[in-house]
Amino acid sequence: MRIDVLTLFPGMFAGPLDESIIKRARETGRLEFQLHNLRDWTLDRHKTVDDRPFGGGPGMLLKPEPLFAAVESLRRETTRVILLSPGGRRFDQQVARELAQETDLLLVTGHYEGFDERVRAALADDELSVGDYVLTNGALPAMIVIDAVTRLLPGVLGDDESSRDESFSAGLLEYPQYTRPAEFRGMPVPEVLLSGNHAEIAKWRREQARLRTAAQRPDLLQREPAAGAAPKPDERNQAAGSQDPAPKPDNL
Ligand code: 4FV
Repeated sequence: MRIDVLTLFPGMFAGPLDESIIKRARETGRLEFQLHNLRDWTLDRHKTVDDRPFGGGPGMLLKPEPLFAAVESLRRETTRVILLSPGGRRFDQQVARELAQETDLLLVTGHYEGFDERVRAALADDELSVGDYVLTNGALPAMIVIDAVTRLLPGVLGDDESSRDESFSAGLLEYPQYTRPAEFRGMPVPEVLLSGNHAEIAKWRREQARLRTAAQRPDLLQREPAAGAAPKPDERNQAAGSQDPAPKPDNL
């Protein structure tokens, strides 16, 4: 996948996309990432990208000319042009899965009070918000989208970094997980997880995922599980009809 980002703050992208999984995705060519400074598409010697809102009001707006010039020079046949702004539809795991099917994205990040409306109306294919809060600019939202989408690209996550069965994959929050030691500071691991009985483990996990979702995110229970979402743990085993060889904790 190719992701281009149009920003006034290219320096903000140094770091978060240069480590770990995203770094490896770039090194292996699974992710092609390119930053572009909006000021490179300004025509005046002050490299002006903003101006006052018609009708008055606080702050400044991003002018249409540099944005249209930049997007029209960067956009290819298959590019999906996405504005990042608090006014967009909510970015979530389902949208991340959707975007991971694309071949190339152009993320247009905001600043000041936002975009001239004609950018939204005539230039963007989509508009996404990472949450109901106001940030200083769209750089962090762009990095959030890049991270969430890149880890879903084929081959980006190694076996031990599976995206299978994780939060939101079945529309539920993730069930509690434990690793060794089986007892820590008087806190034992739930017996069922040490039982080796995979059906019981799957049942417990599903129940825990529901309980946690009901407690923390009841809104998720109203939603239809995302299409193509991973089947619930026990359904997958029944489908597979075999007991996955769950790793045996060393005290068994
Ligand atoms: C934002 C968000 C966000 C608003 C004013 C940049 C800022 C400035 N973008 N999800 N929440 N953007 O707060 O995507 O233009």
